[in-house]
Amino acid sequence: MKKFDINEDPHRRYNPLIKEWVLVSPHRSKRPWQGQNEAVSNITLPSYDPECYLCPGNVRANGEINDSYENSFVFDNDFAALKQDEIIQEIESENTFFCAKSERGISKVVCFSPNHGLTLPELSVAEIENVINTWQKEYTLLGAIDYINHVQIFENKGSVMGCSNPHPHGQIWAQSSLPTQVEKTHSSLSEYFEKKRTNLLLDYLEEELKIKERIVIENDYFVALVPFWAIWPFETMILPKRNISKITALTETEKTAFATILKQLTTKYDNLFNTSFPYSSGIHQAPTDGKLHPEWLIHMHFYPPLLRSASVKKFMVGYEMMGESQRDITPEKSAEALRNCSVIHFKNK
Ligand code: H2U
Repeated sequence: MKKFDINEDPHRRYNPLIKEWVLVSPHRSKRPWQGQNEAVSNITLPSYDPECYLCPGNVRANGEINDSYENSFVFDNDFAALKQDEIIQEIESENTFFCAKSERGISKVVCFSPNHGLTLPELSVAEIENVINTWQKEYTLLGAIDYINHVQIFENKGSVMGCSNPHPHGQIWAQSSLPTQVEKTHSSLSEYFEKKRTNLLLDYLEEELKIKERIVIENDYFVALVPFWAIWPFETMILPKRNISKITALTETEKTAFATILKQLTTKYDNLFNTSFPYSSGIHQAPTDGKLHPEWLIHMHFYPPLLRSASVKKFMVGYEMMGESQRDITPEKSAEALRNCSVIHFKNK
């Protein structure tokens, strides 16, 4: 019988955050690395687009006019997925077959910059710090509303991710329930804390920092790594090195360090295939239920769909839909590829 080699043999890896497995098939990605062969796609957008509903001073779909903003700008989503109205629950919520619960919440759009032609990696560290200030402000404001227990900050970047507009922006959905992914993470973090009185993600990070092979980039306060259990080819996670449960707990120095690693990671992403790298990213952090959450560690997920080039995308289909997530390139190889990318944006070379 052959001895198991994690770099060669098909195997499954466990994600302790959401208690799911991923099938890894390293033997299928034997082909040489092709990322560097891409042609540079250097599309430059104007800094102002009169047709863009996110540009300063422009009219949105509902007729409202955007502020003539100079930094970031937040507005209530005109097509919000959630409503603030209090609704008396009349549908039976415990029915096995027809279980439904009303959900209350607020959806906002956050413009990262007045400049239509830039993306997150192209903003300066100071400009990204300003975006973080806005996230902090919204987490505080929304979290203070009595029925809001969770604030989800996220970004969809690129049309391949369903993003409707290249103007740099993200969204915030705040609601009364913990959404499914967060609920799963919350329960794992809580269970671990109950048992060990330590933080699952901080303990995990400590181990990763000893091994080093999945670390993409780090500074004094933050680490960006490809999780051991990543499902997307170039999935990453940003974690703080100390016990920070929510975005409002960052010191000024940590805010700068967070902005720096965000800029560097997203720049590396763009440099990987010389393209504006699409992804969905989101910050997972403590619920806003008024309780202390020592079990929580703020972390930011990046789920990019690209596989081998600017145009070859991974599809979560077939076996992934019917069985479980599967990947060929190992997280270790992905981390190495990202580590080897420059932190100077290809457009500036
Ligand atoms: P995406 O590009 O990531 O889909 O986000 C844009 C959001 O902006 C989207 O949720 C909202 C859409 O509902 N929007 C407005 O609120 N007002 C508009 O005038 C157009 C789009």
